[in-house]
Amino acid sequence: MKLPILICAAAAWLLASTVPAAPPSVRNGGGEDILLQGFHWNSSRNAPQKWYEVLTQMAPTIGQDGFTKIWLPPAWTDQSSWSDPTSGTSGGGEGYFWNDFDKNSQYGSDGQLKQAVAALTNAGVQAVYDVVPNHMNDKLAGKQVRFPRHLKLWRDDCATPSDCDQGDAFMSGSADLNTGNAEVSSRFMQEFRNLRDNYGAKGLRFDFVRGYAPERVDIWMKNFGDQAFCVGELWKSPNEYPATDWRSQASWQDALKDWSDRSHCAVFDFALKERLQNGNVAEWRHGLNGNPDAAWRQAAVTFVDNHDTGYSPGQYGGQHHWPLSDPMRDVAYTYILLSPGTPTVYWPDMYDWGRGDLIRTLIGLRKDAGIRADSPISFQSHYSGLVATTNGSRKRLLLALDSDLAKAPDGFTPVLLADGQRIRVWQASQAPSDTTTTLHCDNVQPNPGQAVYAVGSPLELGAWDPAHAIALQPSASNRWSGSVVWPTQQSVEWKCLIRNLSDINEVYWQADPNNRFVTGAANESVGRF
Ligand code: 7SA
Ligand code: CA
Repeated sequence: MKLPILICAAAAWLLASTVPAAPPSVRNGGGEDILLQGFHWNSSRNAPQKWYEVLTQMAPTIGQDGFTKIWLPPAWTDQSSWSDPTSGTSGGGEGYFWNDFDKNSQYGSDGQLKQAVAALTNAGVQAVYDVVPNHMNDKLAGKQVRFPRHLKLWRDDCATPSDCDQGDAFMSGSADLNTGNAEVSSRFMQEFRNLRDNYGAKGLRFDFVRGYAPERVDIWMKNFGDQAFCVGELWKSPNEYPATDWRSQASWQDALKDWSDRSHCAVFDFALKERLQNGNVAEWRHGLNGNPDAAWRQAAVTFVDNHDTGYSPGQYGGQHHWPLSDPMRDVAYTYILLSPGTPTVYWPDMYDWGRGDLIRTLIGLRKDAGIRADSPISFQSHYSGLVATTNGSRKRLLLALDSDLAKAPDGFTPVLLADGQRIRVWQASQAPSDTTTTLHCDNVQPNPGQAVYAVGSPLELGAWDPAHAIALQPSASNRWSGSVVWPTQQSVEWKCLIRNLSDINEVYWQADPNNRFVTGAANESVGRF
């Protein structure tokens, strides 16, 4: 009797399709997103058009340019205004000192917001709303309207304020809400669902996440949409943590990944930003997006600058707390758009300061290669500058940024040369999986001041350039060894080399013939002097 089998098969199918998918390890949108920061610091002062009108007009272009998501400014009305006599600047109304969930703001009216999001959605660009649950304007008498004082919903409603706050205070803390309070939490939960159901919100950007518990964000996201995109702004250097906090002794990456693990949200890659600002280009590999572990790379939302760190068109040039210098910007955009993590492009770079053509080309290369947030990346640190191969799901991209790598190995074709040759990109077919090979050089006794290297055809062995050969280590009597991780099925030719440690041009080559093997077919290869 067929029926029971049929029924149980159908039941199994039904069960499978109704059981909610397991929550993602990190809500990064699936790993194929390219974000546009859809505003800058002075967008709320845009005139004569309101900013939402600009977004409506630009929506088709934003879609055609290849962006899949747009980070919108805070939609809640902000009637604050402040002036800082020391810096001679003033501001307010940008949404970060909001006083109500009302969507009629300095960026435009409620209707104009809906129009802009509809146009963007039509253009295939999903809206990510910036939300600011840490604090709100405590200077307006009306603050009791949204969070009435008698309900004791504020940080300063506790004798010990930190008892009423699960994180840092914004400025003096008098504007901080007690986000751990069930009433406060549920009011935000209702508003996040309102943004989702009535304003097309497909994701959230959480502001000032140092100010409340990451676990709170996870609760809100379970309610907003367990699979939806979320990213936290954790901008806090190790020396801002109390000495008793493990993060005061940890790296920027460690603190970011800890926050992401507890919130299950992606996180802006301030570890990369710190290296962009303070490291040379070879150091950019130490961003969260360059971590050897895919679970770390996929949590990163990379950026070059944002409305706080960078300049903005208009009044005072914006905030520019931590701007990347102009000569490094094209190189930096090449890195974030052709490497793992989820890249974010800052509006003025795309649409005000003339980088649009380069960024469009880079977005095309990223999509063509199928680069994802968790794509593998391998760095060739024996070259100057930054040399890396990103393995996309369809193709491999080899980047050489401010590097002396001029000639790529066989199989790679040039696809981009820019910025006075400071940017070189080659493309190759998809890489087979990686394998590790140990190379040995036998019968070798270098003199003091000399060392033994391996040089050969693939990039990992310097593409036959002794200056980029890889150093081996003494491993047994008259034997020097080293191991290399590279794609399988690659035919490799190489030689042992003795090189003077202080004079790169003094080299002694192993005699012919070349050592030859195919990676993966053997796990070691031996050369002899
Ligand atoms: O210095 C830059 C970096 O240099 C590097 O060399 C360093 C880095 O560590 C170092 O290695 O980065 C440091 O400096 C950053 C910028 O200040 C810090 C970072 O932690 C620190 O390491 O980043 C913090 O500040 C950013 C602006 C925040 C970060 O989350 C935070 O970590 N960004 C987000 C948060 C906010 C606030 O929602 C927004 O701020 C950002 O756009 C958003 O992206 O009633 C309360 C009250 C009183 O307590 C005050 O006394 C009174 O003056 C109100 C009044 N405050 C006013 C402020 O004075 C005024 O500036 C407030 C009402 O309005 C303004 O505040 C602006 C804020 O200036 C602006 O950036 C706020 C509200 O309008 O909107 C924006
Ligand atoms: Ca707080």
